[in-house]
Amino acid sequence: MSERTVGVGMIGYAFMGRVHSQAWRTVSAFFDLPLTPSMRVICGRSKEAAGAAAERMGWAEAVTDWRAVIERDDVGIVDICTPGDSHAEIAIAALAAGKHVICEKPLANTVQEAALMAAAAAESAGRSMVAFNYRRVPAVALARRLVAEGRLGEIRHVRAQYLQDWVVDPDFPLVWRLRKDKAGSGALGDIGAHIIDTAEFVTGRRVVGVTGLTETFVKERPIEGAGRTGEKGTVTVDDAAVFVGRMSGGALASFEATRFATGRKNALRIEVNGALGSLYFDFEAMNELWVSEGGAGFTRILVTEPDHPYAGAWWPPGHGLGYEHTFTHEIKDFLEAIAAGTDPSPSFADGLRVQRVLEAVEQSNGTYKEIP
Ligand code: 4PW
Repeated sequence: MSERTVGVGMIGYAFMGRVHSQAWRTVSAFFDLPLTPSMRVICGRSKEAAGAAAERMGWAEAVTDWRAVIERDDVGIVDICTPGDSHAEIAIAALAAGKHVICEKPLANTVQEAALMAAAAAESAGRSMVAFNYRRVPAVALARRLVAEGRLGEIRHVRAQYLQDWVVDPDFPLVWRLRKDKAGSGALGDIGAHIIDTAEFVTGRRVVGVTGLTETFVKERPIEGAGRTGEKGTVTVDDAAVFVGRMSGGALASFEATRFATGRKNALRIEVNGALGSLYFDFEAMNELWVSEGGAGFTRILVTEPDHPYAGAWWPPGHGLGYEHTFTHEIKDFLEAIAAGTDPSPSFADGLRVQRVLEAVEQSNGTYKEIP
């Protein structure tokens, strides 16, 4: 391998494994990078499935033990795309071995695990990144730029929502994302974590306090693979979470994360209101950013111009990007940070802060006042 090449080992090959693979495969073709990733090895529990994933997604080899990935000298980066219950163990071992680690969100299932991961990252020669990919939507990165330039003035409101509907059907099975032992929490950690990060990223401010409510609307679901027996199991996570909070600098923020917004598929939305103007973004129209300035209503910016974040590396203006590009941008930024010897953003320390917000929402649950 040349000095500019870095070997990558990926753990997991499902949804996130597929989209990360796409990013590793294409990033060097579109961005001029200081490091070239080489897709050395993918790891999954089933030999057959891991082998098939390797072949389909472009990995040189497949293994079934994640420790074998970490032990390899030709792997410099470990990419963790497994459910949350294994993040801490894998990441801490990889960091101890001096590997750079990118880990899917939320960083862990508990604050305690996330704190151990952040500590391991602080002690390691390896760099760490938590995969909040929506920061890398060009329109979201442009929104941050506008706020940082002061175009909105003092920020007063942040209104963030992440709306999905994939579990509305009560017969939808009890998949791992609906189990606390695997996922830590439900909509709160899975998609609420994204809007916490997006709100902090766009405004450059931190969530400094929260209170919220969570709800599980469908409490029992068919067990996966139970077939016609109709056997059901208990849903142990939230279906939806709503919470409010304060951001540093004084803005009031509201957050809503739900898998029960019928008709909404992947509507990550954020609106920011400042003293001088506002902006609005909805991932379901991800190439657009809506901006209000000078007291006027909102106008649309089509975020596909060469001077817009990331956009110049791709297609001519107006030829929009998709979900997968956000991961390509994430990998690009990760590789650049590794080469520069700087901490990628968001790092494990940032992931830990998000985890603290999630925990605070869960702990505040039920402290609201019942109306007599
Ligand atoms: O990270 C998120 C997921 O866990 C995703 O971007 C969308 O919501 C798709 O699946 C979940």
